[in-house]
Order: sequence, then structure tokens, then C-alpha cells
Amino acid sequence: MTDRFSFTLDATDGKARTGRIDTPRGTIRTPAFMPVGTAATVKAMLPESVRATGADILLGNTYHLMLRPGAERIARLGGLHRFMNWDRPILTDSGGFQVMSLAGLRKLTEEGVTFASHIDGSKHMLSPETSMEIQRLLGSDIVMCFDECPALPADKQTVAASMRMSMRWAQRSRDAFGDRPGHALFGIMQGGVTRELREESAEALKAIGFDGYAIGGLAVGEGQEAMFGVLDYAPGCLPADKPRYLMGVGKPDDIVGAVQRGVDMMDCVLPSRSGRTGQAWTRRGQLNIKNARHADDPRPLDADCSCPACTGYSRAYLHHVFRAQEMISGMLLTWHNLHYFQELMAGLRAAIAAGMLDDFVADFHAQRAGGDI
Ligand code: PRF
Ligand code: ZN
Repeated sequence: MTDRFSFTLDATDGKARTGRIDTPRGTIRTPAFMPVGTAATVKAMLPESVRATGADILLGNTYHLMLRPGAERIARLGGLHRFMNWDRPILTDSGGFQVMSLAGLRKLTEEGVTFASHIDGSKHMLSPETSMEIQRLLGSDIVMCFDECPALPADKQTVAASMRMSMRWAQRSRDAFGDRPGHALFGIMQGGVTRELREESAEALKAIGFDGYAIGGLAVGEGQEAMFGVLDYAPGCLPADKPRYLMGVGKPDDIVGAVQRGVDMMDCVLPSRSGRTGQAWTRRGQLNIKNARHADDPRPLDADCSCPACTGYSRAYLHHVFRAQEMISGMLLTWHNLHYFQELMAGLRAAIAAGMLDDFVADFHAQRAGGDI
């Protein structure tokens, strides 16, 4: 155990990296996938089950928790880790991105953003300073800068002005965060799909100095080709000795492509959210358990998977409990999906360490191209 936050690179393969982030609450093996626990729970999972899938760190949300149950209440109850019974690292997003996608009536100024709660319409304010304070009250291990991610489509001028405000907010976030040994503050690169803006954003963040650097403003509707276009150069604009976090990504093939391009951390609601709608992600591709073809199928979801859903239950059973709207349906499919995502990350880490990433990626795509699952 360490009382400080540090990043150690163990091996590289091409642009891909594997290593570890050490924190007082435990080690995060990278490349890492962070399950999303928006409202102080990874939906349908006990924390010990999330850990059993292989997760080293969870993501929580400033926006949701400030509205319900409130950051001060969580602080009084001992902080987010104690509150949700997860004692390992937690990264919290800063709220701006969620305000833009979820809140009602919003007003954005240089100071910050005022908005109406999506829960009860009550009025709230978030700024770099209030976001840092809320994330401190939650007890977050990795705090994200308060930023703005412009909605698409947006012209270059709009994206440039927004990015420059996010860089001023990054400085204010740094100043408000202060010096908190054992806790990390990550900057967030913006700039859309324009290379000069991404480079300008990276320079601004490096001049301020952060414990890690996120790539924001991607996976917002630009498509995988455009996202990979940015990822071909964006990680290389950031310090090699600090973790790089791609926010809100993604599908398994997005994750593999991002890791190949030098990304160390990712988060996405996909495995947990889609589990509750019957979507299963497997090494052979994607299927929906509600489909009638599974009704009589005695086989497991994935014969090569060691998760509880695959070792204990048939597709026919999973189909039945989904159709019957039984709670175990979301539990089993979420468990399987999280297990698969974490197994993918473990495979990527091992392949990078062995200098065999190209073979691993070729195999990943070949297994998915097999057709019928
Ligand atoms: N900024 C923040 N959170 C985010 C994003 C961002 O740009 C994204 C974009 N994919 C997801 N979550 N603060
Ligand atoms: Zn499984």
C-alpha cells in the first residue's frame, strides 16, 4: 500500500501501454475498464460481485449524487466508499457533461452552469469550484476537472470557444482542488475532431499540470472512424508518464482500438445498461436474449465464459427470466457483460506485456467474424 497516487508503466507494445496506478485504496491495473456506478450503485450488482468480475475501480457521478442523496449527506455518512460499501478506488465525473445530457433548463456562463434537476425541477449551480467541493465531500480518489463538452453538430468556432473556456475552468479546478496527497486530479482535453484545437488543449493542460489526462468530447456521435482519427494523435499529445483516460467509451471494438492507440483507462454504461435490456456481449459478438430463438436453447450464453450466468444457466432460462421481467435477468446479464469486459481488459494487458498485441487483436476480430452465435 502507498499513501500517494502514482502511475507505473510496465510494458509497451506499439503505442499500447500496460502498467498500474497505485492509490491508498488499492491498485488499478491498466488498461482499465471502469464500471459505471452513477447513483452509488452499479445497477443490479453487489459491490463484491463487481469486484469478482475483476474491476479495480468504479466511476461515480457528481451530477446525480449532488441531487440525490446530496454530497453533504454522503459526507456525514462517511463518504461514498463507506456509503456504497466499495472500499477500492472511485473516480468521479465532474457533472458538466451530465448536466448537458440530462438536466432541464440550462444556462451556461463563464462562471459555470445553472440548471434544473431532472428529478424534481429544483434549481442548482455547478462551477469548477462547486464541482471540486462536491467531489471532495464524496471522497473521490480520482477527481475530474469541470469541463464543457459541446453538443454535436457544432462548428469549429463554437468548439474552439468551448474548449478555451474548459481550459480556463481546468485552471480554476486545479486552484480549487489544491494539494490533497493520495487524491488525484485529472485534466480533460477537448477540441472536437480538429487537430489544432486538440493540440492547443493538450498544451494548456500540460502547462497547468495534472496527475492524469482525460480525452473528452469523443464518442458523442462522430462515429468510430472519426474517433479513431483523433485517437491516432491525441494520446501522443499528452505526457507519457501519466495515465490517459478516454471518457465514456465504449463497445468492445472501440476499447480495443483505443488501447492500441495508447489509452490507459475507459468507462462506459454499456455492459451494465445493455444487460438490463437483454443485450449480451461475448467474444463471438453480441446477442439479445429476448429473441425467440433462445427459448429452447440449453446452451450457456458463452461456453468459454466462467461467469455465474454462463456456468449455471441456459440461454432458455435467461430468455425466460427476461421475458418474465424477473430481477435476476438484469443481474445475470450485467454480471456476464461486466465479466466479459474485464476479461477483455485482462487479455489486452497480458498481450501488451507479452508483446503480442497484434496477434491478440487479430484473434479478437476473427472470433467476432465467425457469424452465428
Ligand atoms: N467530459 C466529461 N465527462 C464525459 C465526457 C466529457 O467530454 C464524455 C465524452 N464522451 C463522457 N463523459 N466531464
Ligand atoms: Zn458469462
